Amino acid sequence: MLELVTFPAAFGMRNVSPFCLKAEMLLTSLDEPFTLREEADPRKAPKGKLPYLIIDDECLADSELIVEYLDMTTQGRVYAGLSARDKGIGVALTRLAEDHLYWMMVASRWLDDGWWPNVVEGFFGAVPKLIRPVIASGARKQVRRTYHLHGLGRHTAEEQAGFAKRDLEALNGAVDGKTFLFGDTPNVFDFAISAMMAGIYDNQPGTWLTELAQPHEGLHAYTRRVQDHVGVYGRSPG
Ligand SMILES: N[C@@H](CCC(=O)N[C@@H](CS)C(=O)NCC(=O)O)C(=O)O
Repeated sequence: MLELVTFPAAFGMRNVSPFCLKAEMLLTSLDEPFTLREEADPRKAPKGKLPYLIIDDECLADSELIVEYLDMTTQGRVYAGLSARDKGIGVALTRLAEDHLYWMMVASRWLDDGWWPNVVEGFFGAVPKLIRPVIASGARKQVRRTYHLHGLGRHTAEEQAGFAKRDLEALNGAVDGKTFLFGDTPNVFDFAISAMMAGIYDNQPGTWLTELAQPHEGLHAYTRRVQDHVGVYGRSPG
């Protein structure tokens, strides 16, 4: 039996991490029996990030490596029916979502002073009250440093919003008017995009990035459609 290790719920999200949600969607769509295990502290993960998949006694960290593993163990079902061009577009859009837009989602939660109390409550609520502010601001410092090293963190808020707008326009343009990216069944690339967008549209309260994403109705409808199809939702029920 496979075990997928993900974060506990936070910010109105049952599955708060886009990478964890993508892996959960894929496992479900492939009908692979698996259970979910929650881990609040990513430092305990093999590579310091979630998700990871426990396969018997082995741990496989990173959602993309999990995707590749599942493609191998299902004899190619993950990418079945996709042309080289489909895969090219799928990988490029996934990189846009996961390696660029994602960092602005992180910044919109962690680095906005107005939103910060939600992070303290949502991610550090289980830490004893006395040491919570110190632990939380240590982690925030680390996020700020990483955002700076990525490069996005060197830009003004207005410039960051510009980068985010162009990413959102690109994603909206790629999916608007289509049921799914390639045909009438969603695949791993749809899961990557919709998992990212679910976190942006549905986190509570909304962030500055939620506000920028709202006008893209095609992208919003697509995000809901992919989740409906697979029956796995980022947001908490109710
Ligand atoms: N490339 C990794 C990225 C995973 C990732 O960034 N996970 C975040 C949560 S969304 C994490 O665990 N962050 C904890 C940290 O960086 O300390 C994947 O695809 O699994």
